[in-house]
Amino acid sequence: MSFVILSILLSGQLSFGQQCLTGGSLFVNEFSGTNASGEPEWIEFVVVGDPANPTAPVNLEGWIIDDNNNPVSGVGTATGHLRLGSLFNAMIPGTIIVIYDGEVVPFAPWPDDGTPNADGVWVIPHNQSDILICQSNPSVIPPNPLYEPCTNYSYTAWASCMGLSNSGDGVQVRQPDATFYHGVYYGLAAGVFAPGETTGNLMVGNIQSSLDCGDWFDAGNYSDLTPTPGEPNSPLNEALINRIAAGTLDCDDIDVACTLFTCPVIDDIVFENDITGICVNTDFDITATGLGNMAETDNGEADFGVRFVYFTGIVPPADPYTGGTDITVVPFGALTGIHPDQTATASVSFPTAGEYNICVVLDPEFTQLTDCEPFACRPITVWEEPEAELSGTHDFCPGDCHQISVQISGGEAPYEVTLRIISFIFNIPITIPSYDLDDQMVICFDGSLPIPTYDIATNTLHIPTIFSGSASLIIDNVIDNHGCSTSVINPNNLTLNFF
Ligand SMILES: [Ca+2]
Ligand SMILES: [Ca+2]
Ligand SMILES: [Ca+2]
Ligand SMILES: [Ca+2]
Repeated sequence: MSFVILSILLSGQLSFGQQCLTGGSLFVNEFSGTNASGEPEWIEFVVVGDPANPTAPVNLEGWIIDDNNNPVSGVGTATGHLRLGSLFNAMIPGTIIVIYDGEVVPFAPWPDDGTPNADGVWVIPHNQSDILICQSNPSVIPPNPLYEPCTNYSYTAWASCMGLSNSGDGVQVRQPDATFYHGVYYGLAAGVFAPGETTGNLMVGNIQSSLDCGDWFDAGNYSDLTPTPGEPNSPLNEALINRIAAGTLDCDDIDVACTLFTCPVIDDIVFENDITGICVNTDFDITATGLGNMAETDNGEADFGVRFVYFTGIVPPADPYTGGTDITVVPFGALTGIHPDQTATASVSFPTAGEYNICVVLDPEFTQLTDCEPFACRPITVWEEPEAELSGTHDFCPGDCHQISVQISGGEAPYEVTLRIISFIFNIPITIPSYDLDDQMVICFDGSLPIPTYDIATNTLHIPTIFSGSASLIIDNVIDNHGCSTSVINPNNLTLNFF
């Protein structure tokens, strides 16, 4: 097996998937070997996750950082190297690490030291206590390509173990067992890390070189951008790092990651007529507004629609992308308006009274930026509807009066009640705007007109005495103080017999 791997390495080709190692890895993102006034020599790395679990922390304890180790004079070789300690045993993928010459006190605007610092970046002098330093090894004797790391570590100046020659040198990263992982060269055309280790011979040319974007095993992706220790090297480099952090990097086709992404915008969610409450089982429109960058041509990822989702309770959810109950999805093609002010409208009703929050989120979710989860939420109160019933029989002789009893429950008083009295000769609605449940309508068989009349002052329905036979009193509707109507009235028939 090892022979096969060695053969591949010697052939100068990359094995498929080598870019991202099982267990995670660390590549050289940028470096400066210039000793510019006020700035130390430094190397910037980016942590890459395990392809099988790309956002899990990576154990980099024992990884080796080195300059050129080719035992040939005139190629910048400084024996010795650095080895990362236990401080690095759980590094989040996408983390930027800068290791610099600890003998040089940098001038501003050098980023603050930290593990990590306030910006979340690890900026560490090489003489930090948890970095092991040595000067004695490696010893690499041509044509033996084996890299033999130190066995004894003690404090050594950067220049003695890591010094980056202005005429040409290299920076490299090796796994704990000293297997070469990644490195780049500059200056000396004949530079190699060690005879036979052709895989890592990436001649980037410039003593200050930065990966813009793409496969870090392709020297063509490095150029002499303005150095940015502790920060992404360019917008595209940031896009690459964001994908690494999000766990969405395709390690077999890293170059496709070099697209700038823009997070879509969701400005607000509004309800029809700006309502703050609605009756149960009543449809109302909900509209997501101020939608921007929803098209793939604007965000670089996909055409996005929105998903409406609701949560119980009056307190808005901290993360409406998690939990909740789906209402509906409005796909990209159903958005209206023009970027950056598109809208999406849906209709919703709730079968159960209570307090809810309705939220709008992206559909599908944005995967390329870790912090791209725009949303808007708005609370709504759902009111219960009143329930009513009417039943029984009343017999009337001329002059008789009976008080009826409409049973109303639920909803909120006052109620507007619409009754209807029906017989074979009349069919008359009676609307009572503020129905008094304690002093309900009276029906008297004492009217003189040819049809029944309702007297609002006495809350009395007068039936003309010329009438004879049966009539029905039914409830047409009950509307409560919120405007919620009865949906079911059962039983709903008071029989009135006139003799
Ligand atoms: Ca130098
Ligand atoms: Ca060197
Ligand atoms: Ca060295
Ligand atoms: Ca940088």
